[in-house]
Amino acid sequence: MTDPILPLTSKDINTGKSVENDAAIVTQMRLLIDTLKTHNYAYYVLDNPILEDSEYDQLRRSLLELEGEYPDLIQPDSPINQVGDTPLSAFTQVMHDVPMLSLGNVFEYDDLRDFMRRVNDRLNDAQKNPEYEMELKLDGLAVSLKYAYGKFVQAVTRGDGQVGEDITQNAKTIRNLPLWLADATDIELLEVRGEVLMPKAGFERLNRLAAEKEEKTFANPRNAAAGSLRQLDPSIAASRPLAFYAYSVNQGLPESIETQSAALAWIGDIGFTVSAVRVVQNPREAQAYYESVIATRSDLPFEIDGMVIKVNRLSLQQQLGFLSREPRWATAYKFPAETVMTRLHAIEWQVGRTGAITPVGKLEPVKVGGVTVSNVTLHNFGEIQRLDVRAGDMVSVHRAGDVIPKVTRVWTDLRPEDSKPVKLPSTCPVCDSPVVLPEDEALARCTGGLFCPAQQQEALIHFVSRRAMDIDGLGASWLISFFEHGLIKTVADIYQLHNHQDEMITYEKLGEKSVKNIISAIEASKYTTLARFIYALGIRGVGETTAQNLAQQFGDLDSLMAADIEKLLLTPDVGAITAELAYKFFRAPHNIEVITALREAGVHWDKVEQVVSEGLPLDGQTWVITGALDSMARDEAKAKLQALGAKVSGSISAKTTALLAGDKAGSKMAKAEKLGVKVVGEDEFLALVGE
Ligand code: D41
Repeated sequence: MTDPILPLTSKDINTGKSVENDAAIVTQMRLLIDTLKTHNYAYYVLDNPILEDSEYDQLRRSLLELEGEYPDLIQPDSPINQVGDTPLSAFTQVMHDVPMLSLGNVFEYDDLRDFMRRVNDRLNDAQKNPEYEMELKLDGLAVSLKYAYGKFVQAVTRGDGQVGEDITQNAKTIRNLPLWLADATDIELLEVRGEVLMPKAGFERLNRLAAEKEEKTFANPRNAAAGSLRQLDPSIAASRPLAFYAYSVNQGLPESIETQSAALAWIGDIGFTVSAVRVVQNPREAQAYYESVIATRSDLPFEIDGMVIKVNRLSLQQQLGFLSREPRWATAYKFPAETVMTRLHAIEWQVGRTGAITPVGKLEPVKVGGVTVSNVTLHNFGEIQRLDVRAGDMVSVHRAGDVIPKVTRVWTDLRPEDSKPVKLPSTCPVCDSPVVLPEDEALARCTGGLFCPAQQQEALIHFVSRRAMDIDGLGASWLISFFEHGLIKTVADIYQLHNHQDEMITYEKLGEKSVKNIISAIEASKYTTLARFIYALGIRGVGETTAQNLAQQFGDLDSLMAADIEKLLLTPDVGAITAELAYKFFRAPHNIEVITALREAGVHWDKVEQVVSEGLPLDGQTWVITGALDSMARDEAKAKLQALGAKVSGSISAKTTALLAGDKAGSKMAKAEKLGVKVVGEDEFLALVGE
């Protein structure tokens, strides 16, 4: 978190700080300043920010730290001590009657308790441990509204807190903003403050429409709301789905109201929208509420970035006052950042069971979305090229909810000068076999096959897994250890482990009893099903369902092993690629050897009960499906045809009985016509299957 962005030349061990060091620090500062300035311009003037809030904070903190450490080197144009935005000149500037304060931040329970302790320190004994009120921290724009004798008269943005912009005309178009307060006609001046935001659904709709018209889309709902409020033409603002949520009454509050919670209840009653409010008595209750809101955050119709916690009693707020524009009686309790910057130290390549070579980014560990992340998948070589990510880069990592973390941005501007583009390894990092990246495929592959130890290991782990041979007594770590000690090389060797019980005991310090358990689990796994066995072989493209379909289609292993591609293609959900992979698999001498050894060791299964298609209406027919169907997915259509006894194939030949053609049927349609194969439309098909 406190890391500077680029590694600064470290101090000379003997002489201390050097001139070169100063230059490096100034370069560092300039880089940060320029990035922050570019962002400020994009954010305040163009309404099109280039940084996430948390990233901006991080960069700002880095600069702040550098300036703290090297005050002599502070750049005259540093944005650190400038507050406020550069307002667009087109709107009239208005001075706030009472400045609009900003809010301090806490990020953790300990900080929250410190905040409450500081409050307590300023209260007398009778006042200590006051009640607090908690609100959602809406991620919108703070705005002040004025009402004269109940009539809406003015809306002003927060601006720099002292002076904002008059956006009255735009505010009038906000649908839930009351233009007339029937219950406040006797109040000379009522000032209500709150946030203008764009609900998530409206934001998505707006962006979708903009994308369709090839117009600029907004990065997030907050920017969309800001951009909408800054429209000079109120009819544009009117077309935007904005909402106003009130959070305080600054002038005109009836004297009988003594707390923030009562104030919000009152403005809710007279016509404003107010978000959830909760009164808590102590930090534990505050924490519990905070955590419960985090858990339901994604269900809310708008985005929030934390909670705001306020001393509830207004007289105490008054007494506590504020310090440099921040109230002492309120703070924001922010949610963990969902996007953070960190350094990507290295890119490593991992080899999977099927030989797929996937890049993994090794990160300087950071907390994102509440958990520490040190690895991030980069998916494939194409993704690396798309992101243009290199070892040593600063990257933005995003993690929201339970979604796996991903790199969303690479800071090419902050890139070390000597960085080099990532190359796909030409040989496998594990076995040194050549790596290939087939055309039209995303994943590079090791060509070593089961010669590659990584693939052997993964194949072993897959083989014993629960949905395959289900040898639950033989955990992955023992399996790998036996593999590394040379006790097992292929999956067939698992069934010879009983000949190596002494070694198992010595290598893994296993007790005799554990070894007996492993051996009996292995023994028990010998009785399996054909579908499990096919799945356990780990043929690329053959998952559980395909394995079941193959077992059903062929009935026994020998027929499957003897099948040509044409025959394999008749299997439900086997396409051209899988058919070819399976065909090749069963022709590799090594695989035949392993399968033979497994059967000789006693692996067996019951005869497969093939569903007889004899007597079914479509028995003996072969169908092909093409194009998109309106009423169901193609898989469903396939299942329906199969249930009636038809075979469903992926390609048209003279033997095809009929082609079921949906929308946008392409080359298959032409081929069917050429071969004189009957073409069936969706309606006819539905009638046939009885729907
Ligand atoms: O929902 C919010 N974003 C929110 C912002 C809120 N619920 N309450 C807030 N309360 C205040 C004080 C305590 C100063 C009346 C705020 C803000 N301020 C605020 N919004 C933008 C800057 C400050």
